[in-house]
Amino acid sequence: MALRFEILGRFNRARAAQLTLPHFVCQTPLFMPVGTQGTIKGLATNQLEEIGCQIILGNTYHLALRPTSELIDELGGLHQFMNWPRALLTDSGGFQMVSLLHLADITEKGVTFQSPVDGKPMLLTPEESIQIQNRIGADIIMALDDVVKTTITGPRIEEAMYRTLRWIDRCIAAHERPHEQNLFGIVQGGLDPVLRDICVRGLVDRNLPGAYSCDSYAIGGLAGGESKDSFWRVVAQCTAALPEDKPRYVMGVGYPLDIVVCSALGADMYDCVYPTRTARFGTALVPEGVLKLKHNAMADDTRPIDPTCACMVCRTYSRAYIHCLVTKDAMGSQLLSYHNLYYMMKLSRDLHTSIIEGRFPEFVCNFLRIMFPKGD
Ligand code: PRF
Ligand code: ZN
Repeated sequence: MALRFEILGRFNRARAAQLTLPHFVCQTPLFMPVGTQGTIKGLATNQLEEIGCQIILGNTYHLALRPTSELIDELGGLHQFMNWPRALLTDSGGFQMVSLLHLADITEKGVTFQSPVDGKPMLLTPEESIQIQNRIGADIIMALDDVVKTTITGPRIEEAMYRTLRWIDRCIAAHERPHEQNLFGIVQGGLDPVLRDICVRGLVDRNLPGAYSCDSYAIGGLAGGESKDSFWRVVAQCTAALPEDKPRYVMGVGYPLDIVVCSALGADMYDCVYPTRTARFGTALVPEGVLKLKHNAMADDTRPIDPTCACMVCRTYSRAYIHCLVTKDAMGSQLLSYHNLYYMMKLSRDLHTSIIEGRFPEFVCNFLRIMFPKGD
């Protein structure tokens, strides 16, 4: 175990906590931006610190291909390689392969895929995923899971859930750095409450006194096109059943609204490409929802992106200037990524302090009133 989780305040099911990891002391609820090749596209690590990012994500799959985990290990681990002093989390790689490579195939051994480098068939086993993540050296590493889309039905959902449980045992056995890195197990089971329940209990039951198990838990398999209602239901069920004293991470989420709702349901950690990806398409996150900087109406708008935002971009540049850059120069998407991540960090901080100060319901009401002024 290489983490400490202290709950500082609660409001009904929502929690504000301090999560102490080997490289950083984090405040939750917490949003984690997603990097791929050891970078958050367009932002330097000193800017990520300035924005207030506490943990960033790296992808095992991308890093294993280039520069390779052996080289990262040789160069002192990913923290040193990318010069990021705060916390890092790596995902196990299976989900990325299945979502990026349509040729990926899952068997009991692991995930087989065609190498994008030379086209040869390759296999990522639970043991190899952990070995690679041990070399990369992130504060939190994820178990290899069998992920299926929530929108499919039938026996494949059940097979994937039981396989995820069998693979966690292989991941636990393969983990060589339990004192420096935390292994998170992942709850699967689609939208089926019975399967989700079996999976949560399977993971929690592995936490026997004296036996080494996973250090905390993530809720996987969501944010894949299911309705908000089904998504929130699964989160509510899993958070209610997971241990109180461990952080709960909802993977691949998300939109500001989802983070507010999931935090109200007792979730603590989130990651998503959305804020930086949407920035590259010219969209800014603002309290009202989104602002499309490509829109012609921005061409002579001298206001900042968000007049209530205190970020470097909003203090320095006009909508008109960013409109002009956005299709012509990489600086346009860099400035928007900066603002969007600042927005997500401020949202995380606001959730944290409103829970501690006992005004979480007022914060949520105000957030919803600004985002949905017509009540729809
Ligand atoms: N599993 C893993 N990574 C993920 C997810 C998952 O279920 C999701 C949610 N679909 C995002 N990232 N390993
Ligand atoms: Zn801003």
